[in-house]
Amino acid sequence: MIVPESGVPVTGLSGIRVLLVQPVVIINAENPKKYVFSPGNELPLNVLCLATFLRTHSIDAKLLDLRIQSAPWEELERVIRDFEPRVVGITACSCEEIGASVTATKVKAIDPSIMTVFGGIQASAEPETMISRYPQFDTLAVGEGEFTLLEIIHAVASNSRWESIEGTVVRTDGSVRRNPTRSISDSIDVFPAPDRDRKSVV
Ligand code: B12
Repeated sequence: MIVPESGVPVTGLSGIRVLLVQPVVIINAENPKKYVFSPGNELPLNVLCLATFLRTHSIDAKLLDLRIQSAPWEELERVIRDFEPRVVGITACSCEEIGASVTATKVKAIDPSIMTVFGGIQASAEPETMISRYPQFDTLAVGEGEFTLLEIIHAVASNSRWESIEGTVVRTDGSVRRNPTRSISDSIDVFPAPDRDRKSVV
Protein backbone atom coordinates (compact mmCIF):
# COMPACT_ATOMS: atom_id res chain seq x y z
CA MET A 1 0.00 0.00 0.00
CA ILE A 2 1.37 3.40 -0.96
CA VAL A 3 1.31 5.95 1.85
CA PRO A 4 0.19 9.33 0.50
CA GLU A 5 2.66 12.14 1.00
CA SER A 6 -0.16 14.07 2.62
CA GLY A 7 -0.22 11.50 5.42
CA VAL A 8 -4.02 11.26 5.15
CA PRO A 9 -5.10 7.74 6.10
CA VAL A 10 -6.51 5.75 3.22
CA THR A 11 -8.27 3.00 5.10
CA GLY A 12 -11.95 2.24 4.52
CA LEU A 13 -11.89 3.00 0.82
CA SER A 14 -12.53 -0.56 -0.25
CA GLY A 15 -15.94 -0.81 -1.90
CA ILE A 16 -16.20 2.79 -3.06
CA ARG A 17 -16.66 3.04 -6.80
CA VAL A 18 -15.14 5.80 -8.88
CA LEU A 19 -15.66 6.48 -12.58
CA LEU A 20 -13.11 8.48 -14.56
CA VAL A 21 -14.32 9.92 -17.84
CA GLN A 22 -12.56 11.11 -20.96
CA PRO A 23 -15.25 13.28 -22.60
CA VAL A 24 -16.10 13.73 -26.23
CA VAL A 25 -15.00 16.90 -27.97
CA ILE A 26 -17.86 19.19 -28.87
CA ILE A 27 -16.80 21.44 -31.70
CA ASN A 28 -19.10 24.37 -32.36
CA ALA A 29 -18.97 28.11 -32.97
CA GLU A 30 -18.00 28.63 -29.34
CA ASN A 31 -15.33 25.96 -29.52
CA PRO A 32 -13.73 25.94 -32.97
CA LYS A 33 -10.41 24.66 -31.62
CA LYS A 34 -8.60 22.10 -33.70
CA TYR A 35 -8.51 18.60 -32.20
CA VAL A 36 -6.62 15.57 -33.48
CA PHE A 37 -7.56 12.15 -32.16
CA SER A 38 -6.79 8.64 -33.33
CA PRO A 39 -9.63 6.40 -32.04
CA GLY A 40 -8.48 3.01 -30.85
CA ASN A 41 -4.80 3.98 -30.91
CA GLU A 42 -4.80 6.50 -28.11
CA LEU A 43 -5.50 5.65 -24.49
CA PRO A 44 -6.33 8.68 -22.33
CA LEU A 45 -3.13 8.54 -20.26
CA ASN A 46 -4.21 11.08 -17.65
CA VAL A 47 -7.31 9.24 -16.44
CA LEU A 48 -5.65 5.88 -17.03
CA CYS A 49 -2.86 6.88 -14.62
CA LEU A 50 -5.43 8.09 -12.09
CA ALA A 51 -7.52 4.91 -12.31
CA THR A 52 -4.43 2.73 -11.88
CA PHE A 53 -3.30 4.73 -8.87
CA LEU A 54 -6.73 4.50 -7.22
CA ARG A 55 -6.80 0.74 -7.73
CA THR A 56 -3.55 0.43 -5.75
CA HIS A 57 -5.57 1.96 -2.90
CA SER A 58 -8.30 -0.69 -3.16
CA ILE A 59 -10.69 1.69 -4.89
CA ASP A 60 -12.87 0.18 -7.59
CA ALA A 61 -11.99 2.68 -10.32
CA LYS A 62 -13.19 2.37 -13.90
CA LEU A 63 -12.41 4.38 -16.96
CA LEU A 64 -14.88 5.42 -19.64
CA ASP A 65 -13.55 6.91 -22.87
CA LEU A 66 -16.60 8.55 -24.42
CA ARG A 67 -14.68 9.33 -27.60
CA ILE A 68 -14.74 5.71 -28.69
CA GLN A 69 -18.43 5.07 -27.96
CA SER A 70 -20.88 5.10 -30.86
CA ALA A 71 -23.60 6.44 -28.53
CA PRO A 72 -21.62 8.25 -25.81
CA TRP A 73 -24.48 9.67 -23.73
CA GLU A 74 -26.42 6.41 -23.69
CA GLU A 75 -23.22 4.61 -22.68
CA LEU A 76 -22.54 7.13 -19.92
CA GLU A 77 -26.02 6.57 -18.51
CA ARG A 78 -25.72 2.78 -18.76
CA VAL A 79 -22.37 2.75 -16.96
CA ILE A 80 -23.57 5.06 -14.20
CA ARG A 81 -26.70 3.01 -13.59
CA ASP A 82 -24.80 -0.32 -13.64
CA PHE A 83 -21.63 0.71 -11.80
CA GLU A 84 -23.21 3.24 -9.39
CA PRO A 85 -20.11 5.37 -8.75
CA ARG A 86 -20.01 7.68 -5.72
CA VAL A 87 -17.48 9.92 -7.48
CA VAL A 88 -17.12 10.79 -11.18
CA GLY A 89 -13.91 12.50 -12.28
CA ILE A 90 -13.83 14.17 -15.67
CA THR A 91 -10.72 15.32 -17.50
CA ALA A 92 -10.36 17.95 -20.22
CA CYS A 93 -7.78 19.80 -22.21
CA SER A 94 -9.03 23.21 -23.38
CA CYS A 95 -10.84 21.98 -26.47
CA GLU A 96 -12.66 19.41 -24.32
CA GLU A 97 -14.08 21.96 -21.88
CA ILE A 98 -17.62 21.93 -23.28
CA GLY A 99 -17.64 18.15 -23.60
CA ALA A 100 -16.59 17.87 -19.96
CA SER A 101 -19.26 20.29 -18.78
CA VAL A 102 -22.01 18.48 -20.71
CA THR A 103 -20.77 15.17 -19.26
CA ALA A 104 -21.02 16.55 -15.71
CA THR A 105 -24.52 17.89 -16.40
CA LYS A 106 -25.62 14.47 -17.58
CA VAL A 107 -24.04 12.74 -14.57
CA LYS A 108 -25.92 15.06 -12.19
CA ALA A 109 -29.16 14.54 -14.12
CA ILE A 110 -28.84 10.78 -13.63
CA ASP A 111 -27.89 10.99 -9.96
CA PRO A 112 -27.41 14.40 -8.27
CA SER A 113 -25.76 12.74 -5.26
CA ILE A 114 -22.69 11.75 -7.28
CA MET A 115 -19.67 13.92 -6.48
CA THR A 116 -18.31 15.40 -9.73
CA VAL A 117 -14.64 16.37 -9.96
CA PHE A 118 -13.14 18.41 -12.78
CA GLY A 119 -9.44 17.87 -13.52
CA GLY A 120 -6.82 18.07 -16.24
CA ILE A 121 -5.14 20.76 -18.27
CA GLN A 122 -8.16 23.06 -18.70
CA ALA A 123 -9.23 22.81 -15.06
CA SER A 124 -5.65 23.59 -14.03
CA ALA A 125 -5.26 26.48 -16.47
CA GLU A 126 -8.40 28.41 -15.46
CA PRO A 127 -9.59 26.90 -12.17
CA GLU A 128 -11.58 29.83 -10.78
CA THR A 129 -13.30 30.46 -14.12
CA MET A 130 -14.15 26.79 -14.58
CA ILE A 131 -15.61 26.21 -11.12
CA SER A 132 -17.65 29.42 -11.39
CA ARG A 133 -18.87 28.68 -14.90
CA TYR A 134 -19.87 25.07 -14.25
CA PRO A 135 -21.87 24.48 -11.07
CA GLN A 136 -22.41 20.90 -12.24
CA PHE A 137 -18.89 20.26 -10.91
CA ASP A 138 -18.71 20.01 -7.12
CA THR A 139 -14.96 20.49 -6.93
CA LEU A 140 -11.94 20.99 -9.18
CA ALA A 141 -8.39 19.60 -8.92
CA VAL A 142 -5.41 21.67 -10.03
CA GLY A 143 -2.26 19.94 -11.32
CA GLU A 144 -1.15 16.43 -10.50
CA GLY A 145 -4.34 14.66 -9.53
CA GLU A 146 -3.50 11.39 -7.79
CA PHE A 147 -3.27 12.43 -4.15
CA THR A 148 -5.86 15.18 -4.47
CA LEU A 149 -8.41 12.77 -5.90
CA LEU A 150 -7.55 10.15 -3.29
CA GLU A 151 -8.26 12.66 -0.53
CA ILE A 152 -11.54 13.72 -2.16
CA ILE A 153 -12.64 10.09 -2.36
CA HIS A 154 -11.58 9.51 1.22
CA ALA A 155 -13.68 12.49 2.33
CA VAL A 156 -16.71 11.27 0.39
CA ALA A 157 -16.33 7.71 1.72
CA SER A 158 -16.12 8.94 5.31
CA ASN A 159 -18.76 11.67 4.91
CA SER A 160 -16.24 14.28 5.98
CA ARG A 161 -15.48 17.72 4.64
CA TRP A 162 -13.99 17.94 1.14
CA GLU A 163 -14.09 21.73 0.76
CA SER A 164 -10.58 22.37 2.13
CA ILE A 165 -8.54 19.70 0.38
CA GLU A 166 -5.12 20.81 -0.82
CA GLY A 167 -4.95 21.27 -4.59
CA THR A 168 -8.67 21.92 -5.04
CA VAL A 169 -10.73 24.96 -6.00
CA VAL A 170 -14.31 25.05 -4.75
CA ARG A 171 -17.37 27.31 -4.58
CA THR A 172 -18.17 28.38 -1.09
CA ASP A 173 -20.61 30.94 0.33
CA GLY A 174 -21.24 32.40 -3.10
CA SER A 175 -17.58 32.85 -3.92
CA VAL A 176 -14.67 30.74 -5.10
CA ARG A 177 -12.00 29.45 -2.75
CA ARG A 178 -8.62 28.29 -3.94
CA ASN A 179 -7.15 25.90 -1.39
CA PRO A 180 -3.38 25.68 -0.86
CA THR A 181 -1.45 24.41 -3.86
CA ARG A 182 -0.41 20.78 -3.81
CA SER A 183 3.19 20.39 -4.84
CA ILE A 184 4.21 17.97 -7.57
CA SER A 185 5.50 14.67 -6.18
CA ASP A 186 9.30 14.50 -5.97
CA SER A 187 9.50 10.92 -7.15
CA ILE A 188 7.71 9.19 -9.99
CA ASP A 189 8.13 5.93 -8.05
CA VAL A 190 5.04 6.69 -5.94
CA PHE A 191 2.97 6.19 -9.10
CA PRO A 192 2.28 2.77 -10.58
CA ALA A 193 2.76 2.27 -14.32
CA PRO A 194 -0.58 2.80 -16.10
CA ASP A 195 -2.60 -0.40 -16.21
CA ARG A 196 -3.28 -1.14 -19.86
CA ASP A 197 -5.54 -4.09 -19.18
CA ARG A 198 -8.47 -3.36 -21.48
CA LYS A 199 -10.77 -5.34 -19.20
CA SER A 200 -10.48 -2.59 -16.61
CA VAL A 201 -11.72 -0.05 -19.14
CA VAL A 202 -15.51 -0.01 -19.23
C1 B12 B 1 1.31 13.16 -24.38
C2 B12 B 1 0.53 14.37 -24.86
C3 B12 B 1 -0.35 14.18 -25.93
C4 B12 B 1 -0.65 12.85 -26.52
C5 B12 B 1 -1.75 12.18 -25.67
C6 B12 B 1 -1.43 10.72 -25.49
C7 B12 B 1 -2.46 10.05 -24.65
N1 B12 B 1 -2.58 8.81 -24.94
O1 B12 B 1 -3.11 10.60 -23.80
C8 B12 B 1 -1.15 13.23 -27.93
C9 B12 B 1 0.02 13.36 -28.87
C10 B12 B 1 -2.19 12.31 -28.54
C11 B12 B 1 -1.71 14.62 -27.64
C12 B12 B 1 -2.70 15.20 -28.36
C13 B12 B 1 -3.17 16.47 -28.12
N2 B12 B 1 -2.61 17.38 -27.31
CO1 B12 B 1 -1.25 16.94 -26.01
N3 B12 B 1 0.09 16.70 -24.70
C14 B12 B 1 0.70 15.64 -24.26
C15 B12 B 1 1.65 16.03 -23.11
C16 B12 B 1 3.08 16.11 -23.68
C17 B12 B 1 1.63 15.09 -21.90
C18 B12 B 1 0.21 14.76 -21.40
C19 B12 B 1 0.23 13.53 -20.53
O2 B12 B 1 -0.20 12.44 -20.93
N4 B12 B 1 0.73 13.65 -19.32
C20 B12 B 1 0.77 12.53 -18.39
C21 B12 B 1 -0.50 12.51 -17.56
C22 B12 B 1 -0.45 11.38 -16.55
O3 B12 B 1 -0.53 13.73 -16.87
P1 B12 B 1 -1.61 14.88 -17.15
O4 B12 B 1 -2.20 14.75 -18.48
O5 B12 B 1 -0.98 16.16 -16.78
O6 B12 B 1 -2.73 14.51 -16.07
C23 B12 B 1 -2.54 14.79 -14.70
C24 B12 B 1 -3.25 16.05 -14.25
O7 B12 B 1 -3.60 16.92 -15.29
C25 B12 B 1 -4.44 15.56 -13.49
N5 B12 B 1 -5.67 15.25 -14.19
C26 B12 B 1 -5.91 15.03 -15.47
N6 B12 B 1 -7.19 14.70 -15.67
C27 B12 B 1 -7.79 14.69 -14.47
C28 B12 B 1 -9.09 14.38 -14.10
C29 B12 B 1 -9.44 14.43 -12.74
C30 B12 B 1 -10.83 14.07 -12.34
C31 B12 B 1 -8.48 14.80 -11.76
C32 B12 B 1 -8.85 14.86 -10.32
C33 B12 B 1 -7.16 15.12 -12.15
C34 B12 B 1 -6.84 15.04 -13.50
O8 B12 B 1 -3.98 14.34 -12.92
C35 B12 B 1 -3.20 13.66 -13.92
C36 B12 B 1 -2.23 12.74 -13.24
O9 B12 B 1 -1.39 13.46 -12.34
C37 B12 B 1 1.10 17.44 -22.70
C38 B12 B 1 2.15 18.42 -22.18
C39 B12 B 1 2.48 18.12 -20.76
N7 B12 B 1 3.76 18.09 -20.48
O10 B12 B 1 1.61 17.91 -19.89
C40 B12 B 1 0.45 17.90 -24.02
C41 B12 B 1 -0.78 18.78 -23.95
C42 B12 B 1 -1.73 18.21 -22.92
N8 B12 B 1 -1.41 18.62 -25.25
C43 B12 B 1 -1.98 19.68 -25.70
C44 B12 B 1 -2.75 19.77 -26.90
C45 B12 B 1 -3.15 21.13 -27.37
C46 B12 B 1 -3.12 18.62 -27.58
C47 B12 B 1 -4.08 18.52 -28.76
C48 B12 B 1 -5.35 19.35 -28.59
C49 B12 B 1 -3.33 18.88 -30.02
C50 B12 B 1 -4.23 18.94 -31.24
N9 B12 B 1 -4.16 20.05 -31.92
O11 B12 B 1 -4.95 18.04 -31.56
C51 B12 B 1 -4.36 17.03 -28.78
C52 B12 B 1 -5.59 16.72 -27.90
C53 B12 B 1 -6.02 15.33 -28.07
C54 B12 B 1 -6.24 14.65 -26.76
N10 B12 B 1 -6.64 13.44 -26.87
O12 B12 B 1 -6.07 15.16 -25.67
C55 B12 B 1 -1.78 20.84 -24.77
C56 B12 B 1 -3.08 21.16 -24.05
C57 B12 B 1 -3.24 22.64 -23.88
C58 B12 B 1 -4.62 22.97 -23.47
N11 B12 B 1 -4.74 24.10 -22.84
O13 B12 B 1 -5.54 22.25 -23.70
C59 B12 B 1 -0.61 20.34 -23.83
C60 B12 B 1 -0.67 20.83 -22.38
C61 B12 B 1 0.72 20.79 -24.49
C62 B12 B 1 0.85 22.29 -24.48
N12 B12 B 1 1.46 22.85 -23.47
O14 B12 B 1 0.40 22.92 -25.40
N13 B12 B 1 -1.08 15.16 -26.56
